[in-house]
Amino acid sequence: MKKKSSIQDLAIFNGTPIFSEALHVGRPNIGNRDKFFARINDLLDRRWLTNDGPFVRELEQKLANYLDVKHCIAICNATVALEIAARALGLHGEVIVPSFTFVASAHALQWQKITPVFCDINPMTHNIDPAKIESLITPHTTGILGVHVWGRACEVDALSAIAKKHNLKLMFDAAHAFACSLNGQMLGRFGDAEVFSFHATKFFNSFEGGAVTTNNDALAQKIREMRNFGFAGLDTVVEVGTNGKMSEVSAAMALTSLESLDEFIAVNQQNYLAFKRGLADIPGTCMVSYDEEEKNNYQYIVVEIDEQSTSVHRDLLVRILHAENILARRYFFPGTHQMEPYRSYFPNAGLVLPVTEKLTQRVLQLPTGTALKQGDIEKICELIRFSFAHAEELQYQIERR
Ligand code: T4K
Repeated sequence: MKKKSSIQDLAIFNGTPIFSEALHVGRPNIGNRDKFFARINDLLDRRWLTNDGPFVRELEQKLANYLDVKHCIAICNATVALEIAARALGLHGEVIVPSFTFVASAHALQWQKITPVFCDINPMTHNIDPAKIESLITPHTTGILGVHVWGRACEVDALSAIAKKHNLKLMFDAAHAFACSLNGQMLGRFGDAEVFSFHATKFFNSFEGGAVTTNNDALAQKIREMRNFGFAGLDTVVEVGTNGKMSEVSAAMALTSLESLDEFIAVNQQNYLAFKRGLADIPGTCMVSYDEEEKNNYQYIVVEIDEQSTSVHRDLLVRILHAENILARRYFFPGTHQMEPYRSYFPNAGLVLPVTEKLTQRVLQLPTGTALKQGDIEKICELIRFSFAHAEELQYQIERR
């Protein structure tokens, strides 16, 4: 990296980025290509391309074993998986969900005319705050949808107790949380059902894909039927269903990813530790950290920037990083309640979401994964440190432009 010794050396001023090729958040990890291509040959030879094929079945079995859960039903993506699981659980009316999540969590409900009722989060965990749930329960509430944000588990015991007390269903959006644990048990076995995403941007991917996991036999059966138009036999349709099937190509990719899972996690962990070292002690910043007692996928390098104690606002830092070709993201900005249709439906939702409102202004996600090259993280950290060291000067220059 050409040393940035004055702020005029920043690409935001002189147009010359540190990285000639963009570094993306969510760059996919790719497993062994030969094994993947061999699987593609197999499925072509078999002429079995989708509809509960052998790769899908193998994947479901392997994932259920890995997660130590009775049933794993592979689905075409996590959004459809959330929709199917919510429907199979009989959710209707209102469901309590955090706003600090990807918009798909709420959309999966709204798509079925279920009203998402947004709940605030715990500022330490970024997950739904159990203490704020009960005041949101009404006679129309039928469920709670927790999200294990950044792969860090929700307070499952507290949520289960509330669900039990009020006779509500409890579901988890575990899109971020494949290969993560709570008290040593893999996520995937909690609540009535959990939903994973294997989208390309997730550390373990099947191009597009997802799964519902559950220990409930009847629910699993229902989800399998709903995934396949409601078919319960060759000519028998027992209820309304959709097309939520995973293709064999996706399952082939997932099986190949699974073989490299340990490597992906190890690389993510090394990256996470390198970012921790590189960003340590920058006043006004703090990195989301993972509990080393648990299993983690270390996929999310999330920095919180406290606008009170530094003059580098998160959005200015994003501009600086983007100019240098480091395509940091503001997940989850501006919060689901600020997106349509929720913004119009609930214009005052922000009043009861103070922690969410604050966090969406502060978070920043940095690139990680196997696509990063040696030295990239050090360059990113050096740039961030440099930006903070020259905060006031930078602010002054930007305002003058
Ligand atoms: N619940 C939660 C908590 C979630 O985070 C998500 C998905 C879901 C539910 C729903 O899961 P799925 O139905 O998708 O299975 C991306 C992903 O599309 C989405 O899956 C993910 N969360 C979300 C957090 O991120 P966008 O709109 O931000 O994607 P996009 O196109 O801007 O790409 C993100 C970054 O990844 C870019 O920097 C480019 C890079 N990228 C992306 C793809 C697809 C690549 O480098 N290669 C690629 O192939 O939503």
